[in-house]
Amino acid sequence: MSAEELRKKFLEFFKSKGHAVVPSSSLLPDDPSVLLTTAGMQQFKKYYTGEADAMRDFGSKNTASVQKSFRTSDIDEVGDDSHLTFFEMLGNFSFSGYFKKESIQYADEFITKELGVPISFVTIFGGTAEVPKDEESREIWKSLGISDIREMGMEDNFWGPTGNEGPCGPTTEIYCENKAGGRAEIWNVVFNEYYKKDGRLQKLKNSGVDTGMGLERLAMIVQNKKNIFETDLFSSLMEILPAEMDIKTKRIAADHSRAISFLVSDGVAPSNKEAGYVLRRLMRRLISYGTGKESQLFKEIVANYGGFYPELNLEKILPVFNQENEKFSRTLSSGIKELSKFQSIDAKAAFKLYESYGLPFEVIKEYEDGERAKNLTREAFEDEFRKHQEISRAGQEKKFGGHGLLLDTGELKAKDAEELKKVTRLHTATHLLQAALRKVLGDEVSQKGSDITSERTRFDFSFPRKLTPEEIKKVEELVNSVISEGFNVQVEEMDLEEAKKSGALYFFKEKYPSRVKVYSVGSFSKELCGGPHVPNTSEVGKFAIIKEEGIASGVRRIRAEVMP
Ligand code: ALA
Repeated sequence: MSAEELRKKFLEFFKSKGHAVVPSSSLLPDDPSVLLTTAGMQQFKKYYTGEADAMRDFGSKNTASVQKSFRTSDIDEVGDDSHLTFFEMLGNFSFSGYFKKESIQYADEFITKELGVPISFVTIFGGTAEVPKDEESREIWKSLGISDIREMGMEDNFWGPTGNEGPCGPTTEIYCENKAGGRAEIWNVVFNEYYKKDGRLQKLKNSGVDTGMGLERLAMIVQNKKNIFETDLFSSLMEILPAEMDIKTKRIAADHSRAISFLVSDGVAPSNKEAGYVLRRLMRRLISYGTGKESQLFKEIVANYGGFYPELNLEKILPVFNQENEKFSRTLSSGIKELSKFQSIDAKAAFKLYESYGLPFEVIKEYEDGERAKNLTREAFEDEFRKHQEISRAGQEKKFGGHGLLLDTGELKAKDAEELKKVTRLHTATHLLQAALRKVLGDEVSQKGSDITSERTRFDFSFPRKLTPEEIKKVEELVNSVISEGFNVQVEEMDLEEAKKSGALYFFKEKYPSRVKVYSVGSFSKELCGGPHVPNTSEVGKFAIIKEEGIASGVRRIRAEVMP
């Protein structure tokens, strides 16, 4: 059965079970907490929480889709038998329609009856102190004649959320095997019973179902292949690539050219940040292989996939790729020459090569079979990258007059990455300080200014009298308790009016742009701000107030420090 038939069969099956078929959403999601769409459920997040009504929008509480998905986290795995960056995910979803019994029965019926493929074994959630073991799913599988039922923990059988927060829950997963020896986890059936926020699980009012089955892996099982690259989704691409190329590189080239085609067609352009940076890396790695077959690959992809994805557009893909090719080809050979001078390459040197010649991590890592970059890790490289971005961002903020782009008075001062790290910790501490002052002293406290160096934060606020030692101690303790709770610092972009209405604190003297960022720490603190902040309060360190004094009538000043 061809992949095209599989897509059709899947959607028709779920349509016959009362599901509304919903088109794939773009690879560029609405959800600002993720870079790219990683799962079918992403476009449906609001339906699980009840913020949106599936009945009204789809005429059914149940939906099914074939979703374009992209997982940056799998990029180092590409080249093996089953991992990809871009992939297609078949999924059925229910928003308080059906739950475990029906979703397991549907999955079993589709795999064993519709496709005639036996299930090798399934896994269920084994339970933790917080989330009970999923005995219900075990009983349902047993009733369907499946006897190999394995228990797995949080790591394997608890899914989600995507991004910082969202629906998530225990899963049951289906594993299959074919005669050729191909084997894979093909279907992940998630029971969205929880909502994760600030690291905590809250029970959702209504339970939902979210399933995902990789089309490529399913095709491998059904088409009796040993790996996904032998299926009809890839075989013609593999044939285009030069026969003498090693198999792993061929697979990477096939994966990346597919990903590039879909990303560009969804409007991503190569750049040095976010989704554009992901695309640039894929393109440059492909270019570095020097196959000269890129246009042919793109043509084949559009021919092969364009029927199902009409947005695929060769007239968009080719010029974007050619432009990047031209740009990168100019520096590629000098970059490689420079790279060849190193006997062994560390993260700092690798970043320098990226900065000067545009060589992405993957190209450096793969050079001469990875011999010279044996000790180079992606984490260390990304650390260098992040430091650099923080420095340039801080530089920009200084130019705009300090404390983020949004505040007029007060300043973030850092002259290098080290200082910036401290300033960032102090900046988050300053948000916590303002929130704590308001909790201890009352809402009359409002910001009058702030000034942050790598040594200390200085925060001015309205209050009519000197603080008592007890009040200072209380504020300090409150800030430290929030720090030790380890809350994630969340950032959301929104319209200014919406931000103000949300109750976020803002500095009334400041003129804000119409789109602003709102940083929040649990329900403790919420402020309009340009950042940067630490990702989690646990990184702030120990907070201490050094001095409290009056600087004008009705205005107090606090100096505070943080220790590692
Ligand atoms: N959302 C689940 C996954 O991506 C189904 O595996």
